[in-house]
Amino acid sequence: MLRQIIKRGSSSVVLSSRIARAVPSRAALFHSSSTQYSASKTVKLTAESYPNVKRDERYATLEQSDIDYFKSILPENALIQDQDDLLFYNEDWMRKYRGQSKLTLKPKTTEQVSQILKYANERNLAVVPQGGNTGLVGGSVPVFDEIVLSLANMNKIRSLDTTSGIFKADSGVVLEVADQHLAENGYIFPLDLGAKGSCHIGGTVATNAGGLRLLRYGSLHGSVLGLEVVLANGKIVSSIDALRKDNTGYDLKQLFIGSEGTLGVITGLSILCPPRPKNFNVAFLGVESYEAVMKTFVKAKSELGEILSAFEFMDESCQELAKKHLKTAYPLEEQHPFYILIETSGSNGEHDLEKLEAFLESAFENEVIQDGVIAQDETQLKGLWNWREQIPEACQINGGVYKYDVSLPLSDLYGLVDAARERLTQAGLLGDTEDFPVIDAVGYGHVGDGNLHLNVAVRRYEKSVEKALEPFVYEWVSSKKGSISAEHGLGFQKKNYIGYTKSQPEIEMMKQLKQLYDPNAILNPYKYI
Ligand code: FAD
Ligand code: 2HG
Ligand code: ZN
Repeated sequence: MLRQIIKRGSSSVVLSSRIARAVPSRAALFHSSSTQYSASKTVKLTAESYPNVKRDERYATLEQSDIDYFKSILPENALIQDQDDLLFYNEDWMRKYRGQSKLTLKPKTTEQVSQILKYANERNLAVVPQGGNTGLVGGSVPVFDEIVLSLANMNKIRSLDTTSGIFKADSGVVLEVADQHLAENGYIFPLDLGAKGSCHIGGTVATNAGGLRLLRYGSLHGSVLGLEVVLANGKIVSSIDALRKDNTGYDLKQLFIGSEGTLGVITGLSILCPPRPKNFNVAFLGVESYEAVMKTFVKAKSELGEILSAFEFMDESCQELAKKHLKTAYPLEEQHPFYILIETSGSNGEHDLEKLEAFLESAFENEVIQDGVIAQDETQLKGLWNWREQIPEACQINGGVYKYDVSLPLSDLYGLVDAARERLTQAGLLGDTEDFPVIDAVGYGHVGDGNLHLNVAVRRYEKSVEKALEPFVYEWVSSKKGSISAEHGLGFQKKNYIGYTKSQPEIEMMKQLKQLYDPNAILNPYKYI
């Protein structure tokens, strides 16, 4: 098997410096003819699935005079009122939540966003800021009749300083578009995720998304330099021209990173982008146990060090779902209980490949890994990444998915998947036939960041499944001192569970901030704060 690694990886292939792992845009999926995504398969209204959540009567109901006002400040095509067209903005990516908004607004400028919010605040109209609508906690869609404020038309790249790598853009620029622009100039966006073809850079900042290369580039809390934000009362606050070092007072932009649209609307951002590595290598490995995943990680950190840019793990069950979805042969000849995807990136392809091969050889000799392949060209590289990046979609297309995105100490990480599987089996919910709502509970994620994605793939959304898992999962995570949200946020799904991770004094401070900056609570109501 090692020969296989060496044989398949030893040719001196220099991989292309540009990787564009395009995923179909959500809009394309939504409007495709496949049954899973077609509008004909109606998603249950959130208000029906969660009857305990009531519309807050403090909020005004949209009137013709409101429409007239918005028409007076926006071009006609920036207002969406058609029921069919509104579906895209009302339904979330998982097709688990559906709001009842009657109006989506698509401003083009910060000034227009400011006018919209000022008016909504005075009228007490609730507003949901929306980026690419790829969020996975129901935070990006309305619950009742909130107005959707889509940033999709705010999509201009403002500037790139090719000396410092400081990139400034409107928040509605699609992540992949931003990254392509940076690639043309020798830079890389310091965040990469499977939804890059649809999600907005502003949306990723609003959720503080982590993604596939956090291991290398760190959190957005570190790389974002400044933000342009419109507060609930319409006031524009901007730190977009901030330089890398600035120690004058509170770092206010941090408040908005990860605030999920509850404190202000991000209209522009500036971010420090690193030079784009010239070469990427990807290895896909099979191992016998979760223990071996951890051992491989420790070894990779020590032996690949500065060139390691991603370390992802997947269990056998999620690869089975991915296989059904991708309809191609597995990358490895034999099946293994766990798989690892390692990416290295650096400035010298031959040197990186040599290092990677030496690492794999020793890991194989020490029986840490059982099998593996290295991509030899860009097509193979994208193909291997597909086995990782397509898992979220593979888990949800059979009817739906319950997602739990958690941080745990590495030694406990996979224990949650075993615990969830056992709980669902005991509750008689997991099985091979249509009688059972649950198809499987699978685990994968960003091992390098201690981030597990527990995905419970279902044939249909059913309350019994949710009841079996919530708060069970959150209690389990809390007992291990983990976080109930590692990177997706709290949104609607986890709004009642913040106390499992944050203390009462912390929650109190969050409420005070909300009260201070959005006293009428018009921004993203019914969500976590
Ligand atoms: P939306 O989904 O539209 O919004 C998300 C939240 O931010 C909402 O609460 C919304 O109100 C708010 N918001 C959006 N734009 C703004 C704005 N301009 N101002 C204020 N608030 C705003 N996440 C990870 O962390 N790591 C991953 O690896 C990852 N992979 C993914 C893979 C797939 C296939 C999918 C579907 C999702 C993935 N995600 C991942 C989830 C992730 O949260 C989103 O992809 C991304 O961060 C959201 O961007 P968006 O533009 O779609 O925002
Ligand atoms: C990923 O890492 C995303 O692929 C999505 O964060 C995870 O769908 C999920 O649970
Ligand atoms: Zn993730």
